[in-house]
Order: sequence, then C-alpha cells, then structure tokens
Amino acid sequence: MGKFDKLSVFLSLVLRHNPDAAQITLDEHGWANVEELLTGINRTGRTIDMDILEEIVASDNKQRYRFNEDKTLIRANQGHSISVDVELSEQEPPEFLYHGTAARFLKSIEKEGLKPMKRLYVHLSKDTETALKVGKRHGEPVILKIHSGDMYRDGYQFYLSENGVWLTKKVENRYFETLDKSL
Ligand code: HQG
Repeated sequence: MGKFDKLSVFLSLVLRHNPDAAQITLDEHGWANVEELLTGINRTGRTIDMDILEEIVASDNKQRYRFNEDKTLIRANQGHSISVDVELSEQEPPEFLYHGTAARFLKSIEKEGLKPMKRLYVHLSKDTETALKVGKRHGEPVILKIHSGDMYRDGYQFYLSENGVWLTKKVENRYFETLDKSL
C-alpha cells in the first residue's frame, strides 16, 4: 500500500471512467494533458503535483498508467469503460489464459459467455495466481480456464496491454471450463 493510494484510485477513475470528475477531457487515444489533470485534481480539493503524479505512475503495482515521452500527457494502459482507442497491440495469445470471477456470476457466465460488462474488453490473466486475485475482488473466487489458442485459430482477436493484461471482446461459453477449486 502506497501513501498515495486514495489519489491513485481517483486517478484511475478520471483516466478510465469519468474524466469529468476532474473537469478534464481525454483525447481519442485516452491521453489527458498532464497540466490540466493536475489543475483539475487540485480543484477537487485533493493535493497533487508533478512529483506525486510521477511517484504514483512509477510505484503502481499493476503499472496502470503511462506518460508520453516528454511527460506532457498521461493515460491508463487499460481498463477503460469510456470509449477510447489506446492503440492496443493485437497478438497471438498463449494456448490458455485465465479469468478470475465470483462464484455468484458463474450461472450467468455459463449461459451468456464472458462479457466485458462495464469495460471495453474482457480481462484475462496469463496465470492462475493473478486470476485468483482478480476474482477475489468480487467475492468467493472461481477461476475459468480459457481456450485462447482455439479462439485465436477460430478468428477471435486478442490484445496485450502495456501492463501485461490480455484483452478480448467476448468469450463464448464453449471456450472455457471452470477450474477445480483445489487449485
Ligand atoms: C463478470 C482489475 C455475469 C466478470 C483487475 C467480472 C482486472 C459476468 C465482472 C481488471 C459476465 C466484471 C478487470 C456475465 C463477465 N454474467 N457476470 N455474462 N461476464 N462477468 O471489474 O475482469 O485494479 O469489470 O467475470 O485486476 O474482474 O482495475 O472485470 O467478475 O485486470 O487495474 O463481471 O480490473 O484491475 O468486473 O477485472 P470487472 P474484472 P484494476
């Protein structure tokens, strides 16, 4: 836990979901102007400056944010609910990927497949440890093993975000299985 956790949560809100909360706008690629962002956040009663922002970006445990080269712009690497194009790189996925979710969602997921819900993409992890952490955020965790290789060969597209999260638009229910709890 870092000392700027609360600010980081707010930054994530602004850069992924609601730039209006800091009275700023993002461009079509999700970039915010750093000066405007700092001014905007300070106007909400929070205190932030360039040093703090740089520390949040550098110390973020999931590398959620990145600056452009001259640090005049900043954006979230993934996780958006608002429609921006963060120029994700399309890639061939590993044979299997994992998705952590809550037991109470299983029935609906088995029926409808995995959907992005409020985000732009379904988020997938390359290992079960990460998937377990993600699942725990929602309650009693369950891990789904995704047959990403099969999906890819069937023409589904996969993207790898700057911070190592695999993304895809949807996972039909024929492409996953529920992993045994003992894992
Ligand atoms: C579930 C965090 C019912 C889905 C994490 C998930 C991740 C369905 C929830 C990133 C469903 C959405 C994303 C269906 C999917 N019926 N429920 N048909 N399809 N769901 O938070 O994947 O800290 O939007 O299983 O580490 O949990 O934000 O997605 O449980 O990388 O950087 O609907 O967020 O990263 O929840 O997490 P979320 P997620 P950050």
